[in-house]
Amino acid sequence: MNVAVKNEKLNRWIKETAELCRPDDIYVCNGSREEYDQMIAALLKSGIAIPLKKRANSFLFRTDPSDVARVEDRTYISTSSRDEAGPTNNWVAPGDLKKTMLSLYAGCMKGRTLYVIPFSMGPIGSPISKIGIEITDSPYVVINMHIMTRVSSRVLDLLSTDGEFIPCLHSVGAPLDKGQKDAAWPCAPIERKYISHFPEENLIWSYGSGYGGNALLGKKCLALRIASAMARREGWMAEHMLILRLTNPEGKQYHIAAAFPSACGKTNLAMMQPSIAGWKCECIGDDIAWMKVGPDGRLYAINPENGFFGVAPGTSYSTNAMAMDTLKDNIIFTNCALTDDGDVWWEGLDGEEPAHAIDWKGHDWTPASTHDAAHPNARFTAPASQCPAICKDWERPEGVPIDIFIFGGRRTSVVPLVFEAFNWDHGVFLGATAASETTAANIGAVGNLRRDPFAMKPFCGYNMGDYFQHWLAMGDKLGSKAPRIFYVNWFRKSQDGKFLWPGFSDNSRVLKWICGRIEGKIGARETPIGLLPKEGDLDLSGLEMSAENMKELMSIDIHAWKAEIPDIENHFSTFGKRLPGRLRQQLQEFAKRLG
Ligand code: TSX
Ligand code: MN
Repeated sequence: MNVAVKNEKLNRWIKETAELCRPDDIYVCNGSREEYDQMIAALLKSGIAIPLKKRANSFLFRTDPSDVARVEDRTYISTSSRDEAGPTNNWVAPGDLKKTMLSLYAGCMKGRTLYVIPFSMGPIGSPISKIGIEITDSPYVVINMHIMTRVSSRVLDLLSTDGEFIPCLHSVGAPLDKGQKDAAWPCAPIERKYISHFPEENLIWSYGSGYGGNALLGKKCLALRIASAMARREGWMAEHMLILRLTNPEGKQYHIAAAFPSACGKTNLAMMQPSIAGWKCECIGDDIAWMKVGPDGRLYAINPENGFFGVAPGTSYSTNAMAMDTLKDNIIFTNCALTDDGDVWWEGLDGEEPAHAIDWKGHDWTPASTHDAAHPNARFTAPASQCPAICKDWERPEGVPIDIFIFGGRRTSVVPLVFEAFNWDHGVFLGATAASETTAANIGAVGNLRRDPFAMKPFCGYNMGDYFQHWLAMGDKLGSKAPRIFYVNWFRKSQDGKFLWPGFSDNSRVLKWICGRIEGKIGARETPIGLLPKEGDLDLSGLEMSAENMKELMSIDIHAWKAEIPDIENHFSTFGKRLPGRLRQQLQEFAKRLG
């Protein structure tokens, strides 16, 4: 071990883990640039990292073809009772799961180094931040954690001798015998992968995968699954939300937190640049919001992350110019294609396809190939500080006051562009029933409607019925200072199959209407589903859009909405007794309004 660790609990945990996992060496990370450079140098030497001539200090990694995404089937919320984990989570009793995993962890780091990564989720020392320690045998995890979290020896100083931290144990699950050559991307087969959470003791155990959300444990595991359970116990919120600051031409600021299921362009919205004159949009976070009630009774949000772990395919100057400008240097790319001139490439990038590339599996690719050059879930790991649209206050320890919540989904029909909830409970109903149509980019048949309440279905660390109740309780606590709640759908199509709304920068027009509602300056049309913009209230100046299309985009088909009711009933019934009565009542009132 390279340094002495003062924190007693941490010292004991490192020792116990080393005795269990049997690494050849132990290294405690300090988060420095030198450390990053040394790890990269070693990864280059072994041929695992591919340097990119076109981007300074940037590298491409290729995973094993079996290890390319989060493994929801292998993700567990291990609480003492199954009911505590609820119907949306896989469950195994803690004793059984630990027994299984302990036998997997035994000797699993042979031939490897055990890295100890001290990290802070949120600015180091912020009252909203939490400290985690990840133990991993993957150098790829170490360098990604350097970007995605605040890795620093200051975290160890802050822990002192008796400070609390969240232990996050990770192994790729591929021990090496003496003299055995390492795999390019070591990992375990699917049936030996486990992404386990023990929310009752704030503990994370991950085994068998080196990829993203399975292995960078600060993000989905800590900042969402464990944090959501802590937040309920402690009276705050850990949400799968982007955070942005919108400034109007008069200089007034609005802070928005928004939840969308995958494939809705959340990162694009987080970095969106308005098309309407005088409005400004700045990014505070693209994935996770931690929110606490402040001294003034309002809800304050921080982004617990330090970087973006974004989906590369589809990212371009036309969909997200700010992301593109973030990616110029100091980036880790995973499962992108490699061009002959030493750059990365992916489907949906601006300009022409390369005539030849090396695909994400390391094979030759040309435009004539029948498969994609980049994996659809290929990623970039980028420092948030490099984003030209990052808000100057994105690291404010006390957070930013949230004015507006937005929920949304991808719906080709039925759901209009934007509407406002009548009140908090109705807004919680909208979040709890949020649904999205599946695309080629996510699992299952294309075009299926999937309920993904609050975009938290894969990330809620406890019973989702109790989570709904926690949302209701937060509304009670916030009272008149609660953010207003809106629902948006950028994806409605016309009869002839064309998107009705231009989306992207023009979404600023929708956000402007929302701000007008907050100001009390703009009225609304009351409908059974909620409050819609009145004709002429949405700023469409400079947009070429027919009145006919606008009408279709905002139309409400009562019969189509009525047809949703059985599906919502079915969805609600999965929560049994844990479904709050106030949501059952919202459904009844909704059905009554529809007539
Ligand atoms: O991210 C998207 N947003 C939010 C942007 C701030 N996407 C991409 C989704 C895939 C991840 C969108 N796609 C959006 C959107 O608002 N809207 C659409 C649908 C759409 C696609 C293309 C066009 C218009 C709408 N127009 C042309 O291609 C010219
Ligand atoms: Mn996410």
